[in-house]
Amino acid sequence: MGTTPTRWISTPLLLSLCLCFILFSASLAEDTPVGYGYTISTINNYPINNTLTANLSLIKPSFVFGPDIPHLSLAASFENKDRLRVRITDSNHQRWEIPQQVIPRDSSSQHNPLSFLNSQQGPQHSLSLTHPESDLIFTLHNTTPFGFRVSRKSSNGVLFNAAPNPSNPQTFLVFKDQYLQLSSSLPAQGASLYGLGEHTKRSFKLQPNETLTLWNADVASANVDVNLYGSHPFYLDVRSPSPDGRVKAGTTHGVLLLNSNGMDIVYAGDRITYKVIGGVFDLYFFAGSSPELVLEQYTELIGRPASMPYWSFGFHQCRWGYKNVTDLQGVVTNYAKAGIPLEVMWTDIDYMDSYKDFTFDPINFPLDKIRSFVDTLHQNGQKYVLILDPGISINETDATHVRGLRADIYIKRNGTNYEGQVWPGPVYYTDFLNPRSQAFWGGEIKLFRDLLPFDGLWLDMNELSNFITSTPIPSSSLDSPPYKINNGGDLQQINYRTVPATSLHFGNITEYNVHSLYGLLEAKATNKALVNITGKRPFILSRSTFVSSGKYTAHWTGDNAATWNDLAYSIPSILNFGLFGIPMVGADICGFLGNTTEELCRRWIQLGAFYPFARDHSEIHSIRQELYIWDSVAASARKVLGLRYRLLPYFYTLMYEAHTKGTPIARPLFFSFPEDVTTYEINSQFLLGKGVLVSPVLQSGATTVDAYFPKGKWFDLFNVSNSVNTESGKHVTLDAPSDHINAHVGEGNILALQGEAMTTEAARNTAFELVVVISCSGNSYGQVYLDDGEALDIAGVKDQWTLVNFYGSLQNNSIFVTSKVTDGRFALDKRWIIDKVTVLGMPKQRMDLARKKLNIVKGTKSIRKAIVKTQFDSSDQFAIVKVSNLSQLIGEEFKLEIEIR
Ligand code: MIG
Repeated sequence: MGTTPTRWISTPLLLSLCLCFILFSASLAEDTPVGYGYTISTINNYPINNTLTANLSLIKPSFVFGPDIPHLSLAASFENKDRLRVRITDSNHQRWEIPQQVIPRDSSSQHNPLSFLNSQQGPQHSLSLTHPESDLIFTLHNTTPFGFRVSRKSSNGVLFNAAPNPSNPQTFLVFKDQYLQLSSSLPAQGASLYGLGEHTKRSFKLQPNETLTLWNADVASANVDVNLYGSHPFYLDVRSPSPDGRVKAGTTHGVLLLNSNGMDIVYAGDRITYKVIGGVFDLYFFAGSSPELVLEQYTELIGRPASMPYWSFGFHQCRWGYKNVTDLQGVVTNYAKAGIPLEVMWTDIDYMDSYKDFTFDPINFPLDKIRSFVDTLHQNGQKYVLILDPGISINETDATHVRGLRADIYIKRNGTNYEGQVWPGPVYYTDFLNPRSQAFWGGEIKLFRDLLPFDGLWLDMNELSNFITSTPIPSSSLDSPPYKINNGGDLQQINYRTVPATSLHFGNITEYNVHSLYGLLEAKATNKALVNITGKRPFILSRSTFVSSGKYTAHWTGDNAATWNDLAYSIPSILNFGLFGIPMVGADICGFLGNTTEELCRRWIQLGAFYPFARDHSEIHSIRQELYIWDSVAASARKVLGLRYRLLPYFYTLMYEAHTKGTPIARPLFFSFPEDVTTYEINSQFLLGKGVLVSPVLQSGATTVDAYFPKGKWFDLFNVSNSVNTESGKHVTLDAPSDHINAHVGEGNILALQGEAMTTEAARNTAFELVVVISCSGNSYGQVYLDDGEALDIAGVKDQWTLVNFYGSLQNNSIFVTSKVTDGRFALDKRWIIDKVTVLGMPKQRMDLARKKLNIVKGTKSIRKAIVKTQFDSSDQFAIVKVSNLSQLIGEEFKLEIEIR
């Protein structure tokens, strides 16, 4: 260069060529497009069954992560007015999709009115599918590459925008055999996302610039931000108000990617990108528009959460490392001595003979001893749960194994049963996709229960966990897929310590496709077995979960550590499982790994008493941490579990609500206060139901807590004369001395409480108390669902259940508390009564202070005989009106009017 004859390229051109080359080589190095997107080739202009279909053609091939699939079909359909489904798959070949037998999906689309197509011409030629009753709009953009979006009619707000940015190939749709990519932009501000688990997170709201990997793994939940035991490709998107005012604060929708393959979900704040290593894109958009409605719509599709037995809301004690039956007995005795309620005693793998499922260690846990131990528990109204692992010991003397071999129900690889290693040594794993596995597994559980009348089963290690990593089959792209998901946070191979992806299930289905379904399938089979055996509501606790697991099982958050961080992170974890449709969830109280401390354990039981599922559990190498070990922990436990047991009817009714509507038991604050954007950021508090706010201490040494109170009047449940009153939401520093956790009930709620007791059975025999928090702006409301606590069919058989709604209001000169009863017979037969009504939150100035005595002017005879006492709360703003000596049958409708002027 430099001499005249060689100047055959003009400088600007050369510069731009260089620039191109630099850009090109840079992108080759790390950013070669994995695909170039698709265009629309044909559209079916005529929506049949509310469905718009289009054929897509590949623009140009890329060979990164394998060849593209040239022709795709897209179908967008309104399955009902609140659910829009968008499915994209190969036009010419059937691909792996989660079978209906595994996750039966509600399909209620047939009966709906027809959708409409609207075509818009112009540069952005587009076609929209609407539904006369739906707020959602699906729009297909006939651009190059093509794109689509989901928006709202009511606000024009865009919910999901998969319109590619032509200058950013990361935003293109890519569809290869083992790499699928789809990206949606999100409003740069104002979209708060929650969900996409299972991970331990520092914050409940997803933070920008993280990759959420989904691939079930036996990884301790003490590890933050890595894929754990379950996969839930579902998120909730809560919107802040838009500048134009059209999007109201708290407008919420949900998005499910129904896909069981491994994936990375890259959340960049203003964009969400799915990178999936198999299956199809099967997206469901749930219209909301409140968080509660999204959960109702999501669980309508995947199945509502299982009903849980009443006793399961009692306190549970477990430990890995209980030595023998005497050890178990000692724990039960010590709880009784300490006056701490213990409902359920658990046993970990220690009870087994050489860790073989369905066996008892003949020395330390001989059957006769364990049986009489369990009988005693039952006589005392207590329960017993034990663990099962999925690996069946390969041991010719083991009857279970022999039957398993005979039934031929194990997972296979290379033509023989796949051999893994877990606690018992070499194992085979039951293939729950095999239709014969139900008879095998159910049969084993039946034989086992004939030996010992246990009350529930604990399913561990079902990710599947394996202590060895098998060598990949060299030529197999299943064992070593071209795109590496971020397994374990460090791109571990997907076969790491699990059953290898090339293993085969019934019908030659690869482990690659169904890996993350194992825990779901095991829970489902176990649930079915227990229903057949007992005819009652089963209690199952599963470590591994998938979409719809909540229909069959409860969940605990796995191996946390006894640290203050783990205590704090338990809140986001529990809230997430509420969103995943698994409301019966808890973390190991006092921490599992490592040694807890007196202070940590005390704070943990204070918080854990409000987990939907409350179990203390520790590992074999750590110190004992039963609640009676330290006096201060014991004292705290008596206090907080006392309140938990008083709240049992509330917990149980929330379970009923979860089972019928999908609403979580433990909820983020924005479920009740969606209009308050401050609630979107809260990680350290939560609600039980609509109105009980829990504000725990999460730091060592702290004796106060900075708590956020959404708008309204709030009353301390431990001492109702303490109140917090806020017009518009505020942070309050509350006292939290070492034995205390703050728990408040908010304005507008009515709680039906019962008395403290040592077992749930005993608590159920105590009288009810209604706590009515008067709202100045409207009615207060509460509900209680009552049944025998274990009937299979919740609210099923007539005369076997009762539902009572309570209403409270302040009108003119009176307080009114009334009830409405559905099917009162059951509660009447039980002769359950309300003996107290406490009315909180009535402003002092509404009362005639000159009045000596408040009168009950209306009500049944029993009501008129009651005693009314009034005092003022510590803020001197509110009256506390206590009505006692009632003997009002809860199954009978009543009307209570208390004159205040
Ligand atoms: O390899 O059964 O998460 O709760 O105590 C560990 C022993 C196996 C893991 C479970 C934990 C349980 C432990 N298990």
